[in-house]
Amino acid sequence: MKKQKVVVIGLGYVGLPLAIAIQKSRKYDLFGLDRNEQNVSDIKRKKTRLEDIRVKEELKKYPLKATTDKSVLKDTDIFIIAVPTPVRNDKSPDYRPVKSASKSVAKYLRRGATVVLESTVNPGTCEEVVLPILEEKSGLTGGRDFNLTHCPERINPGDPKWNVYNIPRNIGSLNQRRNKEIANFYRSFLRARINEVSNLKVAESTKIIENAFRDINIAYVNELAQSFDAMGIDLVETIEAASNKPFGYMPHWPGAGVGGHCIAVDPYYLIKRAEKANFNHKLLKMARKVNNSMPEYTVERLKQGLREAGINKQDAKVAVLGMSYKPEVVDLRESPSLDIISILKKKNFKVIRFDPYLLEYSDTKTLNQALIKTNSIILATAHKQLRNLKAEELKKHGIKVVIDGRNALNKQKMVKSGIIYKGIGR
Ligand code: SAJ
Repeated sequence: MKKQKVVVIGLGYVGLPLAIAIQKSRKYDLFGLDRNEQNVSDIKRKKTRLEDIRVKEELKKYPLKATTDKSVLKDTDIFIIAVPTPVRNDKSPDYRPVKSASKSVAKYLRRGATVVLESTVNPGTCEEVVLPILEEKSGLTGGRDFNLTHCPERINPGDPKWNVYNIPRNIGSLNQRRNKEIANFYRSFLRARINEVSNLKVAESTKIIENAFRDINIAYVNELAQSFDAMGIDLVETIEAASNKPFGYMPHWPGAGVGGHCIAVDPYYLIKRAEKANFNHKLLKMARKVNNSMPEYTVERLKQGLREAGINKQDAKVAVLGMSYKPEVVDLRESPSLDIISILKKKNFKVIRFDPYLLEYSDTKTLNQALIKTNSIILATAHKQLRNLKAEELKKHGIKVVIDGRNALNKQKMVKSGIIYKGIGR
């Protein structure tokens, strides 16, 4: 029996693990397509810039046929589009990568084929953006001649537990009668539950509401952090205690801000899409406003700390530790650290940046070099190396003020050592 040909378009943190999982099953003739020459040549040498250990190991064991040549799309049975959906400056979704991938697919689309979109899109995008491109360029009719499916990706970068194999998936199709067929395709190489939903819009909406849920809940604790700081109550300890409620509560944590190209972005998609239906998402907008205000709040905490330490602005030398949007990840997209740095510079603070994963964006080669040059620090990303900072080490370097933007350091020891310590909500 000839194996079905599958092409994964976009070999990033979503497409690469997926391609490897399909390859590992040995059930399909799998190819990877990416427009980035460097990425493809790395993959051909069984290497990847992704920090994911499992992906690094499996790429060696299950090498992929990867290329930048779009003619690889010829005679394909299942096309899987896993390209980014960045946000524009006006906060509307930028679907150019999805449109360009759809155009490439359309050129090679044949009767009976299935096109799966994994990229995060707002409700209606498959039918309003992707389908017209596929039909126009191929002359085929979606639903009848080919199926269009949405199976939103849920990869959580840097997560040691949840991965492409065990994260449950939702899947919906234009041709609902063929949804089980493509769901069974996913079941053939993943262990997780594949849940068939009734149409494309429901599938698109699941991912958007998951991430908006997270943004709202983070905004909730970020607002609490500001009131609890004013009241002098430790919010982090309060949340930890509330978390032992076995039902009806789910902890989220205050911090210096919400970054990444998912949580910080997806709610804007829904806001924009609902506006077309004349609905104004006030709560979603307020949550975005609160979360976007946290870098400013973090700088306010620094100014309070410097005042208490008797250090005036021109004598302050501030190390911003951590540039990536979250720990153990190499990704600056929408990172609150960037906002903190630009706010500090606008206020004429002397700033030293350091991130062990992003030395090209750092002002020193090592953490020690950064600490020697400063008298105050803002911990903006709780990378392992940074959250292990010890009070005595900071004291030795003459650090007088510590702003713990991720509540990741040992507050008691910092305070005991005489350092002016301020967290976010503690
Ligand atoms: N953050 C907080 N407080 C929290 C949780 C997160 O301030 O309680 C901040 C983080 O520091 C980070 C940002 O929010 O800057 C986003 O954090 P994240 O853990 O959601 O990171 P993402 O965007 O890489 O991962 C999310 C997935 N996260 C989880 O489900 C835990 C999930 O929403 C999606 O699978 C994925 O993005 C995606 O691709 O949408």
